[in-house]
Parts: sequence; structure tokens; C-alpha cells
Amino acid sequence: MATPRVGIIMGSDSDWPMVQKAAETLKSFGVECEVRVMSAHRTPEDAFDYSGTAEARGLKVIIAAAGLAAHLAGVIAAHTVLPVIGIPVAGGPLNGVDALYSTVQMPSGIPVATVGIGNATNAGLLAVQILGVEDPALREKLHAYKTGMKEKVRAANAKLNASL
Ligand code: RP5
Repeated sequence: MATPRVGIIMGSDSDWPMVQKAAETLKSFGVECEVRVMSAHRTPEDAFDYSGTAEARGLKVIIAAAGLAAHLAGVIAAHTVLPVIGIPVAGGPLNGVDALYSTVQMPSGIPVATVGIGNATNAGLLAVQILGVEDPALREKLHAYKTGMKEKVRAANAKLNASL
């Protein structure tokens, strides 16, 4: 198997049903990934080791998902120069708004590119776009993906109007 270019990490295996859409999106573009559960508060040593060795192991982008007081993406970003994409996970009494703020509101100097609450598909796409900057074949696939999306919308329009 090729060295994974994207690392997907999440605070709990309970996040996986949502996070797996990021893995599926990467797979649909032929981008290899690895998946790990680790937590900034339950297994802080693992988060430290993972982020500190990610670059040397060949990862290019990290996707980090967490819910509640979601500090995982920020902690990971603190220990690497790789781009980190954060996915706030819905759940708890605030239903993901706490995770959104915790992930997106990183202080200046340590950015986390945050997607919408639960939007693992966009996290996967953003990772593909980042890799695409240096990978023309991937950029071609992204063009085809956008074209396909346009065709779908136009076909829906044609169908709606044909039924009038
Ligand atoms: C966060 O706490 C995890 O990312 C998860 O979204 C949330 C709840 O975790 P579990 O109690 O389901 O393990 O750290």
C-alpha cells in the first residue's frame, strides 16, 4: 500500500459514522489515508506523538474531528506545520456549536481550516484540493468532479421544467 498522504484522526470512535465520509471522499479521488482515534485529553501523549511525527512519515494533510470542547485539531496544529482541517462534531447539549467555536476560533498563529459541523465530505474535498496544488492528475479529477456537479444541477432543472 502507498504511503498515506492524509491522516484522519478523531477524538472518539463514536465520531466515526460521520467522519467516514471524509475517508470515502478521499477514496473516491484515489487518495490514500490512515485513520486513528486519539484524544487531546484522554490520550494526550498519542496526539503529541502523532502530530510530531506526521511530516516525517510522509503525511501532507491532517483531518481532525472532535466534539464538545473540541481542542484536538488545535493541539495537533500546534505540533506540526502540515495543514490541519478541523471537523466540529455534532453532539452534547450544544449540538456541535461548542465544537465549531473551539475548532474555528484558534488564536492567531495556529490556523485550523474548519469545515461546517459534521461536514466530513468537505474536509475530504479540501484535503484533495490541498494535495491537488502539486498534483495535476488530482486537479484533473477535481475539474471532472465540478463538471459532474454542474451537469447534475442542470439535469435536475431540465427534469423540473419538463414536468410543468
Ligand atoms: C470528544 O468527545 C469526541 O470527539 C466525541 O465527539 C465526544 C464524545 O466522546 P464519547 O464520549 O462518545 O467517546 O472528545
